[in-house]
Amino acid sequence: MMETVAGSGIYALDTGRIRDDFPILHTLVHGKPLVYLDNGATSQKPLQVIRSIEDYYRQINSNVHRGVHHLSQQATDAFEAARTKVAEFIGARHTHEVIFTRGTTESINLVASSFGRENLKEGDEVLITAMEHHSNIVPWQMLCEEKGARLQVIPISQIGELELTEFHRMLNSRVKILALTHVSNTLGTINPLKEIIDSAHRHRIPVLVDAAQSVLHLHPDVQELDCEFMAFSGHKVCGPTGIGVLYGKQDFLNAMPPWQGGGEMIKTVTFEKTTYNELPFKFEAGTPDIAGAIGLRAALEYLQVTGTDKIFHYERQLLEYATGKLQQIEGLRIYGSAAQKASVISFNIEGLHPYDVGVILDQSGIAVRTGHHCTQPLMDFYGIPGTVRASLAFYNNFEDIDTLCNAVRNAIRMLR
Ligand code: 7TS
Repeated sequence: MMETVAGSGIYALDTGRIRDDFPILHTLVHGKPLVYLDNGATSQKPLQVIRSIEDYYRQINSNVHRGVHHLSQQATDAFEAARTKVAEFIGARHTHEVIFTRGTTESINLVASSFGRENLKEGDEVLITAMEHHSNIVPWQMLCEEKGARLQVIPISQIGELELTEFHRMLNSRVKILALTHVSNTLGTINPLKEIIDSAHRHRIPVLVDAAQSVLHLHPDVQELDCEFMAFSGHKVCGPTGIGVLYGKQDFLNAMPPWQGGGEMIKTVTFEKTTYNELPFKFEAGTPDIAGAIGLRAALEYLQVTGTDKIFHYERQLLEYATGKLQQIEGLRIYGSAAQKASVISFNIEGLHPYDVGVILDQSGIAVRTGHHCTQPLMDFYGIPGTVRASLAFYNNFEDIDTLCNAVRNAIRMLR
């Protein structure tokens, strides 16, 4: 493997070595080396993560918090060590503010069901933005329907930035929660969260941050942001599928009722009455994804060792390079050009359907996502059925971008 040291100075990233940690990057697709540019959908997994899961099943597989026996204690220790790692990684004040879920979607549903049911009444409002993923729209819509509350949507500009003046106008005492994404999975926009959260707090509005697309790239810190809730998925941060996180401030979580009943979340049960366990177990009914949590810990450690600052700066260089090169292609239009942008590029080519372009890119071994990216209202805003989306991660290199651009040119030749 050729060593490619990209970037310069303290932000240099040894992508050659990094790529060797990801076995899947060395596979062939249709006889071509895989170029994986679908990191927005899910990230790839380094050997360190894959091995941690194998080690768990080979050496300490057991249920957690239940047995006095040796394996159960080891599994419990490993599971709780994963929680401690997550808390440290996102800067939570307390480890018990980290709830394990199945992923971002489940984390948001938890807050909508528990906090939402407890705190919303008829005439209240839930504030979201026009660039949300369906999983940060539908749970709130369901809640609003149940409660007779209104879903209010902060508009965006053509370049894909939130209309902040309009946002400030929408803040009022009827708004019971603001739920917004840190990074748009379709446009790449990085929202100015600090400013937004501070404004919401001035109106005593709690804020849920959908960090599905930001934890890998921006390494957000919950105390710095001062958000009440933050949701993300293990599989988008080089961890396994099936595990996710809901961070919540302890005062909020303590005041919320449980949302699922079962084992683990109880203190005492009689047929007359059940008392609930304390945090974080109150929100973790049933056997959790133990292997998933252990894999997530390994993933976060991998990111820390790689250097989250280096990842951020390197991906910025990749984004600039890719944007510059794609813009040179005639008839190609990029959707989303916010001043602050993460490494996501959605584009269309005049006269071509995104799906057809995706199929031809696949023939060259390039994995991109095509379609609405679970942001149908955003597609309606731009009046398009979908886009081709290249979403980059720190293990991509500049050759990946060159391969993409050549394949796009090829697609244009074939389809026109
Ligand atoms: N929120 C955002 C901003 C997302 O990008 C996604 C997944 C989710 C929530 C849901 O995450 P899950 O892990 O619970 O499914 N986004 C994408 C995507 O862009 N392509 O595939 C999945």
